[in-house]
Amino acid sequence: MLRFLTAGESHGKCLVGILEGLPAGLKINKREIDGELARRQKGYGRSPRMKIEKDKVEVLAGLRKGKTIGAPLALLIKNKDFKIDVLPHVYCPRPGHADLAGALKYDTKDIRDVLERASARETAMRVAIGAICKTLLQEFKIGIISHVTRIGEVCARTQKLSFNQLRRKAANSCTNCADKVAGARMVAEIDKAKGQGDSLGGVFELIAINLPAGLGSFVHWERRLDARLSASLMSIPAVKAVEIGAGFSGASRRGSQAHDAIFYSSGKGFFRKTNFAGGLEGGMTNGEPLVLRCAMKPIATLKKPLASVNIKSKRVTEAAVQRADVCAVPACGVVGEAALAFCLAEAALEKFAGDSLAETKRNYQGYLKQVRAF
Ligand code: EPS
Repeated sequence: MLRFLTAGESHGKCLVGILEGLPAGLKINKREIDGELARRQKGYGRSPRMKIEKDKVEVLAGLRKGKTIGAPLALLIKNKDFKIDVLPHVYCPRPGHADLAGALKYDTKDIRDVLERASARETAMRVAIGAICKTLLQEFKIGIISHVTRIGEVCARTQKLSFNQLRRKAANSCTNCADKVAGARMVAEIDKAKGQGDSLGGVFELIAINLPAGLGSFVHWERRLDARLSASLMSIPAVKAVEIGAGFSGASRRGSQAHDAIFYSSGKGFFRKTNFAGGLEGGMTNGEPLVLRCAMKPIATLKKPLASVNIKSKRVTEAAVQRADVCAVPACGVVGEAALAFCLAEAALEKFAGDSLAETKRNYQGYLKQVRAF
């Protein structure tokens, strides 16, 4: 069973992660993890905090000579902006954040106790864990990308682009958008929102390729991969909706226009010419690319704050103003990749198991042989 835990507050000493369940013999490259952490820090519209931090991972346990040994991995990311004990109390909850419900739940009159852990800073550790899961998936040639398809009212046109074109074009864009024209308009939109003391949300798409059919299962609700993926993606702060394949637009189509007819050739095996299902049928991968989209709401902290109520005096006031991003959709996409990587690594290890990478690969090859001979 692959599982992880994280600990750490936004302005605490560090973020800590434990990842358990990887097979022995997987080569872990710290530079690749740091590369993913740097991607999460980028993106037009991010907060000045990203200029303070230079997130780097330290692998404290679970490796020998750069390879996993089957033991839990212990990870550390230090916070440069470590000042949690001297930061001021916060009394005016921000609409859209964990502030009010968290203060009521944990019976605290200082919202800082809530916001420090609720902050999206924690996603840095999820990205480190996701980077390690990506390394495992690469052993099976499974690739994952994210790209931004909307920021505020600005939408990208990327329907005709291949996986590699999307990857390349998005990597060259400061909004992680594969449509150059839309990307420039997104930058202008972020500048405009910033000037108005406002924030922006948007949509990013996740794609995974080279997945074998049969990851996940239909036999129980919690083994359905679509359910697990949605839960994992919805756990990312500010994600309010997840769509798989045609998603909401599929609801308005006739069945004959909404499903992917099945074809067969001796070279390719079973295949589809369309992918309305987004690569998932019956809670399992069907061998087609996995396609998901996530909607991120605008950042809750506003320079021009909404109305709120002081939780001590109960007087009407304005919500607290913290340092914050204007838009973090590109970064959220990188976190989405990590969430997807974890779920796919978990599902792949459930299917192929193995205590060593060689054993997992043998099991995987045996399954591919079975599918090819079917
Ligand atoms: C974040 C660090 C935080 C925020 C942001 C995410 O740093 P600070 O609060 O010091 O500016 O920039 O947090 C939120 C979006 C949020 O809603 O809490 C990070 O490392 O991603």
